[in-house]
Amino acid sequence: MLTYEGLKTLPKNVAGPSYDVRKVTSGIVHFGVGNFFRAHLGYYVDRVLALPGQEQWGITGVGLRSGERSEKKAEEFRAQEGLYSLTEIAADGTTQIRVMGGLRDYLQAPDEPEKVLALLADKATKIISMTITEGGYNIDETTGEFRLTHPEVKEDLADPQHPKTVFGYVVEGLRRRREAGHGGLTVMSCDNLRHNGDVSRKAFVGYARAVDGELAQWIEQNVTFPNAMVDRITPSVSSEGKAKLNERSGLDDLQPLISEDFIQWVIEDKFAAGRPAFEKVGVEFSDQVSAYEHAKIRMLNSSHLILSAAGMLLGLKLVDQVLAEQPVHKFVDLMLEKDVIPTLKAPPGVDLHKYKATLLSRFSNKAMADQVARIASDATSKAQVFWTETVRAVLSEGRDRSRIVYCMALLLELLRGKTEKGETIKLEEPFLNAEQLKSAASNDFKASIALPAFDGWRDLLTPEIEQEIAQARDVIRQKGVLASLPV
Ligand code: CS2
Repeated sequence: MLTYEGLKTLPKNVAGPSYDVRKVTSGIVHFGVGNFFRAHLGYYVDRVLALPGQEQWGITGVGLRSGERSEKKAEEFRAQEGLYSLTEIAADGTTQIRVMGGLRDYLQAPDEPEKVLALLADKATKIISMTITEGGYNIDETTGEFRLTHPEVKEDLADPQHPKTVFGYVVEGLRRRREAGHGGLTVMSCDNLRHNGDVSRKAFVGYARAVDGELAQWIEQNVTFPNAMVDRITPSVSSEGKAKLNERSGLDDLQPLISEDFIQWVIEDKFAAGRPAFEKVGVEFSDQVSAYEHAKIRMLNSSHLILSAAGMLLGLKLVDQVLAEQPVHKFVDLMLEKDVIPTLKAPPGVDLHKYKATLLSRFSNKAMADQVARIASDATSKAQVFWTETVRAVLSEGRDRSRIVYCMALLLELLRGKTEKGETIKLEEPFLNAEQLKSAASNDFKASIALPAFDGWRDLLTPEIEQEIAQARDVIRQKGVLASLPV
C-alpha cells in the first residue's frame, strides 16, 4: 500500500512529491473526488505544492454519497493518507508515473456532516471546487433556472442546516462563514459546462435564495464563480486495470490512475480569497474563457458523445476502436468541419482545424484504452450540454441538417438500450426516472423524442425534422450504424 513511509523508497521509474506532504494544509475543499479531478485539479495542485510558499493549498475531498462503494473509496484514500499514483500515457505508449500528494484529507459527508460544514466555514478554506457532472447542477435547460422542485433539493430546503446535496452543503457552509465573519471565497466548477462558473452561480444562489434572501445577496457580493475550460481524458480504472498499472509502476496502490499526457485548464482570474500560483504550473488565465469552453465542449465532448453512442450500438468497448471504423471517423470529421467549426468562434490564437486534428489523434490513443461506456454514461445530460449550440446554429441558420438529425437518431437508439445485435446495453442515466427510461426503451417515437436529452433545442424541432429523425432511426435499425452514417 502507498504510504508516507513508502515515499522514501519509491521504485526508480516513479517520481514522488518533492515537497513535504506532511506540511501541507487544506485550503481547497473539493466535492466529487473522481478520476478526472484527481488527474486534473489534483495534478495542478501537486505541481503547485512543489513550489515554495504554497503549502496552504492542499485539498480535502468530500464524498456526498453513502453506500458500500463510496465507503470503500473513502477507506482506501484514508489508508493511503490521500496519496495516489498517476500514470500519464503518451500516444506512442511512453509513460510517466508520479505519486500525487495534494489530496490531504477525505471526508464522507453522510458520516461526518458537521465536520464538512465546519471546514467549509473555516477561515483557511479559500476555494470550494467541484466535479459533480454535467447534469449535477440541477438547471432546467428550458427555463435556465435552478430546479427547486428536485426531491433532494426539496428535502434540503425543508431542513437547510442538515443538508445532503452539494447545494445544501455549500450554502449552509457559507451561511456559517458569514456568521463567523470569515468572508467570501471562490466556488470553482471543474465540470464541462458552457460558462460553468455562471451556471454554478445560478445554482448556488438559486438554492440560497430559497433559503434566505439576504444570504443569497451576501453570496452574490462575496463569492466568485470563475468560468473555466478543463481538459484531460481520464479513463475509468477497472480492477484489472489497477493490477496492470501497479505492475507497470511496481507500486501497490489501491487507487492508481491513468490519463493522457495532454492537459489544459483555462480559467478566469476571479478568486475572492486568493489562489495557488497556478500560472506557474501551466494553467492559463484568460478573460476570454468562454471561447475556449465552447471550442472544447462543442468539438471534443460532442464528438466523444457521437463516438460513444456509435460504439455502444456497434458493441465496441474502446474509443480508439470506434474511431478506427472509417465511416465513423469520416462522420465525426465532417460533423466538426461542416457543422461545428463554421458556427463556432475560435479562441485567441487557436486554429480550429488543427484543434480538430489534435482531438482525433488524442481519441486514437490506443495505449489509453479509454472506455466507450464511460463517455456514454448520462448521455441525456451530455447531449444537452455538448450538442445544443451546434444543433441550434444548424437548425436556425437553415444549414444542411442531415448530420445532426443522424446524431439525434443515434442518441435515441442508444437510449433504447439495445446494441445492433440486440444485446442489452446497461444504460447509466442517473437523471432519467423509471417512466422516462420506459419511454426510451419503447418504440414510441413521440415518447422518446420527449425525453430531456432534446430540451436544449426542442423549440426548433418542427414536425418535418421529427419525421427525419424517425426515418434516420429506422435506417440505423435496418442497416446498422456503419452502413447508415451519412458520409
Ligand atoms: C467525456 C469527458 O465523459 C465525457 O463525456 O467527453 O469526460 C472527456 O474525456 C473530458 O472532458 C476530457 O477533457
